[in-house]
Amino acid sequence: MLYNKKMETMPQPDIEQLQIERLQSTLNRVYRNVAFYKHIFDEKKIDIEKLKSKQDLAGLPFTTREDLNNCYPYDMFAVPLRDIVRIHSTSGTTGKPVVVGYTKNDLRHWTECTARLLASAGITDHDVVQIAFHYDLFTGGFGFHQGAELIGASVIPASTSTLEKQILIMKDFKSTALVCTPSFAFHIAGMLEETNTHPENLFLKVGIFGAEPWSELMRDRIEKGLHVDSIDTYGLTEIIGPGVAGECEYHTGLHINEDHFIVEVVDTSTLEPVPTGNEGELVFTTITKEGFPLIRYRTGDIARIISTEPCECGRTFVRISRIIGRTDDMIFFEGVKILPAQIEEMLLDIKGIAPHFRIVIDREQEKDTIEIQVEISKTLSAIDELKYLESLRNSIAEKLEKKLGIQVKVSLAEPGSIRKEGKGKVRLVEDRRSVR
Ligand code: DLL
Repeated sequence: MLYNKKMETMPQPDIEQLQIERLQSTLNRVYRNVAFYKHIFDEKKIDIEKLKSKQDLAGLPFTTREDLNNCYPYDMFAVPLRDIVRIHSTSGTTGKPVVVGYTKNDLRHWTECTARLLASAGITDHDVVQIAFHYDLFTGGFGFHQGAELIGASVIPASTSTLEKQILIMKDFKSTALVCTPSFAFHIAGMLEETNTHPENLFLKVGIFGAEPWSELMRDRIEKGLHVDSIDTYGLTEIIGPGVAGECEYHTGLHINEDHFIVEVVDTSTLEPVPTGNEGELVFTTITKEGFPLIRYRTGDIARIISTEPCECGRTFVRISRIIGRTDDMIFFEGVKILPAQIEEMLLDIKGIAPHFRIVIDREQEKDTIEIQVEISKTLSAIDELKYLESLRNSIAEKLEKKLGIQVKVSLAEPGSIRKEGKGKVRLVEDRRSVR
């Protein structure tokens, strides 16, 4: 379903024209109001007036996470604090948190962006939407809450309360849609199985999942466990939160809300734009934001543009693939490139594990080592048979070695010790080599 037909089905040349106009006014605004941009544009002798097409964007400097750290907390704001009506921030697991501010207009746009995603997942005013994202500085809870209310759905701010409570709400309040991280949905599905609650006794139709990487195999498990169709949604605090991009019912990639954000894909080493269809780092420029506009922000997320052609659903916005990893989670080990998603795919195939994991890279006696810590599932820990656990550990190590072609150490971790139910995100890779 389309939420804003005029925008979502605008022909590409018209979208591009709109983007250029909005970009020019954003550039003028950041040059006038953000010292960081004034300084960097002056230093690089950027003439804003000369920017006439999207290709010209490549001549502008990037904004990086480090730049945002240096501007902590408010120096990237383009309006005075009295015009800011909401503040959110990143969790700050990798350095200082990024603090973002929204004006009234920003909130209006953000709300529409998440409403569009929910509408494309089929949500209407007849739905009962259970939002099981954190409601706090994290953008997930509030972002989707606003959008679901705008659509007129009945919204349940379940937040990340216990699995038992989520299931009780789902059953008794007759939730038709679940909005949360894929890992939380996976936990809920596990709990349903454990308590012999058949998903057919629920009312769920669709799950809207995002905020962390997940694989097609994981999608399959969740869909089967909850009896839902699932929709992938992508976003990041720095750009707006959820609402940047999302799938529609045709599952042909994630549509980017291009009237608000310009996407580029750049080579992870040269930082030059890659040809359409090639994988690279996503770079976003916001073109309507007033409080916290960003020019060419390097997200660290790796994906590719799938298509610039209209989708069957009627939307004309560019579509990207799912996020296949992050540049800072990409591991180079003994000449082999490893992405955590590859490991997850393998673990999902093995019975008896959660499949939550952490990768620890270290160096012992001048030699790099790689350890994969894997959570065992709750049912298995009850068996607690040392011999069985040992053979499980060996078979995981064997599988991983075969697939990756390198020697790995596998250790088994208690259920819930790596990923606590619904509690935020996990750093998938810990590289201890750099801290020595
Ligand atoms: O995760 C915003 C969000 C909330 C998106 C709810 C979707 C749903 P941050 O906490 O700033 O914001 O984390 C952003 O999470 O750069 C990606 O690395 C990762 N991420 C977000 N969505 C996806 C996804 C929110 N669908 C960071 N697939 C991003 C893979 C995702 N990774």
